Amino acid sequence: MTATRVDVHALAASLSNWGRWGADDELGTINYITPAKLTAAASLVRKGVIFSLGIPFDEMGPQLGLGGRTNPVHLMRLDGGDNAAGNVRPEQGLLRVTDDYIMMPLQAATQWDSLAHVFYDDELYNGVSSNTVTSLGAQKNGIDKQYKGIASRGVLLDIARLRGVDWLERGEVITPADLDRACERQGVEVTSGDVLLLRTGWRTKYVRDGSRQEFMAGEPGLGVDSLAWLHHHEVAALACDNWAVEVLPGEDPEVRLPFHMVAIRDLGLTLGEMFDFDELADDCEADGVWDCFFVAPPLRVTRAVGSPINPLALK
Ligand code: UVW
Repeated sequence: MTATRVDVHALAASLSNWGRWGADDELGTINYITPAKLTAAASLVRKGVIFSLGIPFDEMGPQLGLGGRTNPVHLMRLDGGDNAAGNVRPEQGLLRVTDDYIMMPLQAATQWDSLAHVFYDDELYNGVSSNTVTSLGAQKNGIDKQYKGIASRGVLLDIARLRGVDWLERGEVITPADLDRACERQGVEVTSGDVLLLRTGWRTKYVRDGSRQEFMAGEPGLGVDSLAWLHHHEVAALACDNWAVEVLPGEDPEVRLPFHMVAIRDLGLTLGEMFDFDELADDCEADGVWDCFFVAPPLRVTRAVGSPINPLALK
């Protein structure tokens, strides 16, 4: 990849959705999902099959501990042995119970990034001061504000299949022309309010080689030119099978995560990461149907800036 200069402020000026849905809006592009859109999306369940697009939440996850991000730790509070050892309250009678905990960064595995997750120049989406994110969490733009979603028509674009490979390589940029070509190959259109599901094959590679180091050392992904494409197509949310949506190393070595900055802060676009599209993609290739009813509500964690999810594609 040849390095190009990325001007975040210029991109923001041409793509900003600030004020589009009102001065107090905290949902961003999720607003594209109208009642009519949702009704039409529900009618895409035709053969009665459900695909989970989430990866397992366990100690085998891809995190290396970088920046404090670890894999989930699941602990039993009450197990069969405790019951056998007599850890049973008298009023339980015959009843025996198991209980557990999970400890994890909310960004450890399949997740949504809220509109409070990334910012620059001291402002979040819609001009909200970054001071509103305190040790108590995000007063504005948190993932809890999306608790009634995210559900819409999902469209899978399989860029790995488009390129005829199992996966794209680290640093390989996905361009607007790729998105158009994938639509053309698959005979599908991306329309206002869709959730775009983008398969690079990076998860496939991780499942195949099992190397966290390889997975986290960079990734194929979207370049900043695709921001205008997403804006023009009025995409409601974007989910990828890599860990940061955008290409890494990035297009401009001087600017870290420019796609994140403009997508989240300026477009108000909720980003999903570490999805697994492999089973869905095989099914879509087999039946030629690349859209689905997509349902992925975040956990309603008050003031959180992200949420683990188990997204579902219903066909
Ligand atoms: C950052 O950590 C900035 O982004 P993400 O959680 O989306 O990978």
